[in-house]
Amino acid sequence: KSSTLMLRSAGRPPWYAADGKNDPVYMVGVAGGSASGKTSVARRIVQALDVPWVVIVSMDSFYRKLSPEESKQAFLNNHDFDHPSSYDYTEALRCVRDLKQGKATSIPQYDFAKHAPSTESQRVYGASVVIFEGIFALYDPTLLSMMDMKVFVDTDSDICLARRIKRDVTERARDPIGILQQYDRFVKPAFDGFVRPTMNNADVIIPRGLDNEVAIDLLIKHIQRQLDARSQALMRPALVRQFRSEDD
Ligand code: UZR
Ligand code: MG
Repeated sequence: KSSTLMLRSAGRPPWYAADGKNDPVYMVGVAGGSASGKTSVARRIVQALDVPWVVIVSMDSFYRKLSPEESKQAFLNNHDFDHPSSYDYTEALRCVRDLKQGKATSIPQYDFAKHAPSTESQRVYGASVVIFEGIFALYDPTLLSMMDMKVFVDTDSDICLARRIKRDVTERARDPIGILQQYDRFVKPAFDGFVRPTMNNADVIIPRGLDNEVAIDLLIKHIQRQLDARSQALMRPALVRQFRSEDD
């Protein structure tokens, strides 16, 4: 009896979900501090994988909608977007679950300049690989249980901050003083209190983010190998059936 349990928890082949059902969709979680390079790592994986339909689901899509008062505070850099409670995990789960079941889904889009979800959402018609990235990508237990590989991008905080200033000024319509204010009050404390501890949930930790070419290369090779093994495993039952009917 105990050996069965062992098999289910540790030795389960990657193409079977925990419930024993066939689950051909491969899911990678990518977490790390703000501006650590999560999105870039995710994009690099997409470029490198030799499979169609790799989809990046960003946690940016799942910021909760703010009340008018909260929104006012957000424009004054007084809103805490870095607390785990600023995300809607139920909504994230809905999207990820659809994709894991091989279904199409609609992913909300977020407008950073307005601190609000944009009116458009993105329609995704199914995926063979899902990359779920965000500061709290490795936080919610249900989402964690759906992941085949969990990655934490560990970049020095001074590099993150420098990158964040550059990015938020050019891409998110922010001013440097406001960014620094937000960093002191929210980003840094949340990283130490909530984000860094999720490193314990990771299978792999990548120091230096996208600059770490060896680690990224290993990551991609591992995913590709898993996918190749999975597609072979999916073909096998058909072959067995064919041989059986020839025997009969
Ligand atoms: P990444 N964020 C905003 O600044 N405004 C919003 O409307 C929503 C999010 C910031 C958020 C967090 N916070 O640090 C960052 N602050 O987006 C996460 N302060 O995005 O993982 O791409 O750095
Ligand atoms: Mg990002």
